[in-house]
Formats: sequence, C-alpha cells, structure tokens
Amino acid sequence: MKTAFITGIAGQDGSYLAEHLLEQGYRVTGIIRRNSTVEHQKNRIADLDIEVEYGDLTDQSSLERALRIYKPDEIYNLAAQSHVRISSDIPQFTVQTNAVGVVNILEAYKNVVPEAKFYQASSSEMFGSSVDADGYQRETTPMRPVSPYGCSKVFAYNIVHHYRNAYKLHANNGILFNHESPRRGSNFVTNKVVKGAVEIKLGLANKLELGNMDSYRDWGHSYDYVRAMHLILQQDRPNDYVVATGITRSVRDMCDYVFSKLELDYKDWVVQNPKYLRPEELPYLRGDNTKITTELGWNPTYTFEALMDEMIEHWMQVYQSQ
Ligand code: G4F
Repeated sequence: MKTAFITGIAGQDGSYLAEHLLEQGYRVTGIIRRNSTVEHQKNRIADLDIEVEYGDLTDQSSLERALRIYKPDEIYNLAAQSHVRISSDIPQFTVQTNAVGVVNILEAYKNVVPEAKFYQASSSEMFGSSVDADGYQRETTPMRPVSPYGCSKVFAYNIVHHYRNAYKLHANNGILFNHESPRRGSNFVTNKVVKGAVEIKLGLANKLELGNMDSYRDWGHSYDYVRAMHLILQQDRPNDYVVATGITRSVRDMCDYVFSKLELDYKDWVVQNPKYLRPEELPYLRGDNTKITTELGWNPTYTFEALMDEMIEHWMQVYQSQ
C-alpha cells in the first residue's frame, strides 16, 4: 500500500485528492494547522479515513516530524495562502507561507524521504500579464506575476526546479488554472456569485457586491484537477504540466449564466464595490492543456455549465434544509 502525504489536506483540493487516493487504495496522511475554531477545521475531511498531525509550512520541524512519522511515497504540497487579493493585505505572510514554506518542505523532503515523489501546487497566477500570441498560456509562456501571491508561486516553481536538478529529486509542478467546486471558499468569485445569487433568489439578500467583472478566467472542477496531480506523480521522470480546460469566460459571463439559471437578471442585482478590486488586476487566463492531454491522457470531465449547476444545487440544498 502506498502512503500519500498532503499539506493543505483540509482544503478544497486536499479533500478531493484525499478521497481520490483512498479510492486508489492509498494510505492518506497529512498536516492540518492549529486553529482556534477547532469545530470547523476538518469540515471537508471529517468523514474520511485519513491520518493527520498538526503542522505548518512555516515550521520546518513540524514537516520533518510528520514525514518521519508517515514515511510517504508521494508528497502533495497544496497548503498555501491561496487568496490573490488578500495577498496584497498580508504580503509577508503570503511569501513566508507560499515561498519560504516551499523551501521548508523541500528541505524536509530531501532530509527525510528523498526517494519519494513530490508535487508542488503551482498556479496560472504565475503568468500574470503574460499571454502567448495565440491567446493561451502554456508551460513555455514567460511568467510576469502581478500579485504577492503570484510572485510567491513563481519563487516556489523555480526552487522546485532547483531541488529537482541539484539533488535529483522527483519534484514536479502542476500549473493549475482556476478550479472550483461546492467546497470552494465563498470569498472566491465562483462560490461568492453562486451563493449570492441563490440568497437573492430565496429572498435572503438584495444585492451582490463584486470587484472587476471583466476579467477572464479558465475555470475547471477541483475533482478533475486532483486527478491530474496524481497522474503527474505516476510518471518515471519529474516534469511540469499546465492543467486547464482551454476555455475562458469573464466574471460577467459567469454571473449571466448563474443568475439566468435562477431566472434572474444579474444586472438587477450585481453592483461593483471598489474594495474587491485588486491593486494590479490579472485580466485574462486561458490554459493550453495539450501537454498533459497528449502525454498523460488527462481530460476534464466537467463542463463549465455542469460545474456551475452543481454549485447552484449545493447552495439550494444548504438553504432549503435550514
Ligand atoms: O476567484 P478569484 O478570487 O480567483 P483568482 O484570483 O483567479 O485566484 C484563484 O485561481 C488561481 C489560479 O489562477 C489560484 F492560484 C489562486 O489560489 C485562486 O485559487 O478571482 C477570479 C477573478 C479575478 O479576476 C477577480 O478580480 O474574479 C474577479 N472578481 C471580481 N469580483 C472577484 C470578485 N474575485 C473575488 N475573490 N471576489 C470578488 O468579489
């Protein structure tokens, strides 16, 4: 039986990945952060047969301790301060966690289980303002990040290469474009829009405040993207892969779809609040998934519409069961 170790196991991706690896017959382990509201800490993973220790990317001793306990075959580094706008409010914490934290886990990996395989949650936010002439971002697209989050992820991406080359570690980057689900935090735009629209439909709210509605994102489902993470670690040689649907839509298009589905017109309910704007916006993301589809046979199973419909259904059930 293989053992997987997941940082960020209590998050959206961590919980879907834990479920997927349990289905594949893995022993699934990970770390969770100490939190004062202990009741909510394991909401997404409460029913899973997994083992967790307390740990934090900023505390290398906790990482080494956990790796010594579990001795994993595969390490998935999903933990991060993952909110891009908030990274401008807490830039130093973001860099400590997302950049220095990756040095910490790479050191722990090198020191304790160097024969294991390692996955780093790299991000399309690394591309920033950079787009190839054909309108896509891909593995070769230059990186010009536009947020503390994006800059921290570029550092992590590069230091993974360094550990791969210098110490011959099986260290990989998945460059994931936006991926969502009913388990997404409700301060990310998809879940914020769906939850807000459902509240309006049910008479529980009378407006939805958003930031920039004219930015474009390539949205997939977390369920599909964790399968890509696992596939990436099944290869003989370490590599980097873009994981994306290849289709891009604006936040406005998303609002139009979600509100229409609820027989509402988003223009009657959505207002802009400058507090949700970013110091520097990333206006456009669209990933070219050719490398992972041709080399690893990965393909997304969810359409954008199926993703949104599942999220709408989720919030309808939450409110109607109250
Ligand atoms: O949902 P978002 O906050 O996601 P963002 O910034 O694209 O980052 C997500 O995807 C990255 C991969 O590309 C991950 F690395 C990262 O960890 C995270 O998962 O915002 C999406 C778009 C942005 O252009 C934002 O400006 O929606 C726009 N937006 C408009 N109004 C809003 C809002 N975003 C949020 N969070 N809240 C709003 O009210």
